[in-house]
Amino acid sequence: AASSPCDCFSSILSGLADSNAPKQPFVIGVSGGTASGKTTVCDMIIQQLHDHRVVLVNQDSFYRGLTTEELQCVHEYNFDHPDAFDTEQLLECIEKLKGGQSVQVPIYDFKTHQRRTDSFRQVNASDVIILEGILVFHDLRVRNLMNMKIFVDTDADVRLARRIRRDTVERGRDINSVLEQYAKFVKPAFDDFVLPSKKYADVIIPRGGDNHVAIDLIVQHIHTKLGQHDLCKIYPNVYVIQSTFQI
Ligand code: UZR
Ligand code: MG
Repeated sequence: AASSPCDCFSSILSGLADSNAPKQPFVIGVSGGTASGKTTVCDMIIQQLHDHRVVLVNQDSFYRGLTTEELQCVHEYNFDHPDAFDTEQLLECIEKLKGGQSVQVPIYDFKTHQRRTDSFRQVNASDVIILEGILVFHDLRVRNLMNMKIFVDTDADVRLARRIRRDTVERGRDINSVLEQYAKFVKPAFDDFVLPSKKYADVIIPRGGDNHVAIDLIVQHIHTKLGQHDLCKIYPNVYVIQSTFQI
């Protein structure tokens, strides 16, 4: 039983916090075309949610490693098709995280198109799980695990320019192969699979990471969902009274 007024207020406070806290982690899906700014948007959300435990899971981690035959004609391989990902494994991973368990996420190497066989990334249970990737809205079962779906909507010319820079600088490609792959696979798959999945989004962010207003609004919403705002706004006096007792 509460023995002092201070204990009493603490128990009221923690009771309020418990009733507002989500029963499960809050799962956010972030989709959009290649080089649309998905990772930047996720990083900005994570930065602003510094007072919560947040983990980022990238769909890229679940690319299937290519077989020896597939590697021999890698220019024929469609990395933008839903079948390029091990969606069953991705689903299992998000289900476990949502259930409060930690998971081991594979590590994919874009230069060799292979998964590391010797190591994984350990991802622990968290308040917020962000799942990012071009096709995270494609599978109904994965979509159903999400509490909030964000689509990052950036013009195709901006995305292509960024993609060229990223693939040549960071992923060791030459410009001709990047352009060829873009025309043959990236653009058609965007039209066939990525753009149609935009209809599932709750929020569409124009201009990606440049859109600070949209990101602020999203972060405010997440704070509300995580219960913080309700506590601070509705019962400010409880804090004041409690600190008076502590002095
Ligand atoms: P983001 N991709 C590669 O270029 N190499 C691989 O080994 C695996 C994937 C590309 C993929 C897709 N397509 O457009 C992009 N191609 O990674 C998705 N071609 O990554 O969401 O960061 O743009
Ligand atoms: Mg990215």
